Amino acid sequence: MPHNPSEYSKLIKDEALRLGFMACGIAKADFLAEEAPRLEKWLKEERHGKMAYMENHFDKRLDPRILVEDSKSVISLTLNYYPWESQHDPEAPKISKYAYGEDYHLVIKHKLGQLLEFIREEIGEVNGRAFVDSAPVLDRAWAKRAGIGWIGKNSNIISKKSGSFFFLAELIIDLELEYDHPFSTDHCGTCTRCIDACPTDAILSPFIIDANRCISYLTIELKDEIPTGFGDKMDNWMFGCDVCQDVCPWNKFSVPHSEPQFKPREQLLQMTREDWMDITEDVFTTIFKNSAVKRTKFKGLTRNIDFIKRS
Ligand code: B12
Ligand code: SF4
Ligand code: SF4
Repeated sequence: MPHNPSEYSKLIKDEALRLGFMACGIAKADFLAEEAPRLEKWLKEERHGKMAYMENHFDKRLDPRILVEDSKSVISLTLNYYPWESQHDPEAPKISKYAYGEDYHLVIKHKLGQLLEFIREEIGEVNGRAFVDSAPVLDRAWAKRAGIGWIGKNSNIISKKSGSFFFLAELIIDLELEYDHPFSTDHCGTCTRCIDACPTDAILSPFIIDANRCISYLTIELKDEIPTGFGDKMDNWMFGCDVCQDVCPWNKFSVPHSEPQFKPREQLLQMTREDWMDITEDVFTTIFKNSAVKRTKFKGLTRNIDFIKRS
């Protein structure tokens, strides 16, 4: 039986890795003082576009102790999604790597539930909540505090060992643990590849993304028509965009994931450009069953495909 915060932390981290998470770091639940003015400025300048949910719960987003009563610790976890395979037809409209397999929300939620259950069985009565994009939590700020990696100029968390093709998630619990050192160094140096390569100039300056210009926002979050000004800039993306990560030198260290549920459906990989142009709702429903792509619905995906076709 573990008896102290250091032993608890080790036990939790070992179990997280056993469950398939790629990394696990732990930070003290506290107010995100450095991030507060940055988030406020980003919202004031309307960089979030029409993602109204980003305006809600400002205080909770900056302080997990308001979000989860009596919380003491934020356990930050990463799950690798870097795929083995890619779409076969180089001319096919592209889907971001993160959306090849089953919806990550479902996959991660299940693993977080198992980890919380394990903590309760091994340590005792612990209250807490699991988060994966489901509530106002600044995932990247916590990953940095928990020592997972640094925030790159493309605003993603990058790990020296494994690049940035991984999801972030948290367990916020009311148990005191031993905390990791925040990641305090920056390994982007003088590199600006992501800023230079972004097809829509969405990286306004290091770390600042204007969602209104980001292909990921335009193809997934935006419900209206895509502004015509982006006609020749979509770089053939129909769902998400990986450009600022594909060009990042740290992603040479990405290794393919071993999560069976992220394995892409063969039919998705085999679809040619022509197949996508003629996609029916039945095909959409079959290949994207339990997929994150369902977020756009058939209407959204065909809007994106039509937009690419026209440009
Ligand atoms: C809203 C959102 C988006 C929006 C806005 C993007 C953005 N950069 O905010 C859109 C739709 C565009 C988007 C796109 C993508 N997203 Co997104 N998104 C989110 C979400 C839900 C919230 C992010 C947020 O709070 N943004 C608000 C801004 C202000 O916060 P921030 O970017 O963390 O900003 C910090 C920096 O700007 C920093 N900062 C500002 N100035 C300075 C100066 C210095 C010196 C430093 C160090 C930092 C710094 O401080 C800010 C506050 O902490 C998170 C999940 C979550 N709950 O956190 C996922 C999340 C960030 N997204 C993720 C992913 C995978 C993507 C895409 C790669 C998906 C794709 N392939 O299409 C793209 C990448 C685009 C990009 N380059 O960011 C992952 C990132 C994983 C990782 N390794 O980092 C997350 C964490 C989801 C998850 N749970 O895994 N996303
Ligand atoms: S995801 Fe694509 S459009 Fe968005 S910032 Fe990165 S490169 Fe630019
Ligand atoms: S491409 Fe270069 S600047 Fe951009 S995140 Fe990667 S290392 Fe940093």
